[in-house]
Amino acid sequence: MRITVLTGAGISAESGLATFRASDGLWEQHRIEDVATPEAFARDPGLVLRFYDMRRAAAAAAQPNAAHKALARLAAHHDLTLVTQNVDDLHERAGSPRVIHMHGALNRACCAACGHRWPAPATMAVTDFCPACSRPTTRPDIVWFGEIPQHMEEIWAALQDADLFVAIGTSGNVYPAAGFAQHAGRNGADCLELNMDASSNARDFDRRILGPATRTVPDWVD
Ligand code: BV8
Repeated sequence: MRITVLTGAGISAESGLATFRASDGLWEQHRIEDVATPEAFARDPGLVLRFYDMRRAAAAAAQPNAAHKALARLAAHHDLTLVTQNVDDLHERAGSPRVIHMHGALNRACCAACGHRWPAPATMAVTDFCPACSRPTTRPDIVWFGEIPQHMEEIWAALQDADLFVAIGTSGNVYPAAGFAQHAGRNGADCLELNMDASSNARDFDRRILGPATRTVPDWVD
């Protein structure tokens, strides 16, 4: 059976990483949608870099939880494609062999000019130079609102092929991820949602198991 899993901020909540909804979408009195955009980075790069430095430090201090570890076990016995909206590396640190980060990763920097990617330092500065082209055009390797998500061809193919699509800890508010269940369902997949409460796209799912991911994901996997 081919399984495609999509995770959101909720799977990392019990590792201590704030979700977007629980943090009431604010950071330093800015709406997250106003910080996580190319316009915000152009307007005030220092503010945006501080936002990601803080998130990078929080992710580094966090530990994978039972839900991340259960998905790593699932990969050992099933044809699994794991897609995450999250930018932390808790899936990798839990042992998942292949994680598709559609919204980028906190631990990577990239060059807006030449596209080069490299491991991000703990804190990034506006004056950082690209190690490949030496231009001062570095930025976090994060997909901001209004930007095109990464690995979309591979993701659409995995949704097309899935026999089972499982969304874990995502509110279903951000596209294109919020449309994945509908896409998989239209291609014959059974769609299951594991969440604390029903998501905004609840109508796209055949089944739902509510509860904390550290209980529902191991129960489902094992
Ligand atoms: C795109 C990286 C085209 C940053 C993120 C106007 C202008 C431009 C674009 C748009 C526009 N209007 C709409 C759009 C599209 C836009 C969008 O959807 N906007 C929303 C606000 C309406 N999308 C985009 O711009 C995307 N790009 O559309 O390009 C395109 C499309 C298709 C193909 C090609 C091109 C890019 C969006 C990416 C933005 N970047 N992340 C960062 O992380 O800082 S999005 C960010 O927010 C997260 O990555 C995540 O995706 C999203 C938050 O969602 P969730 O993960 O679901 O988190 P949330 O807090 O909302 O929910 C948590 C859930 O967990 C809840 O259900 C809760 O109940 C549950 N939970 C809590 N605790 C637990 C739990 N569950 C289990 N156990 C627990 N313990």
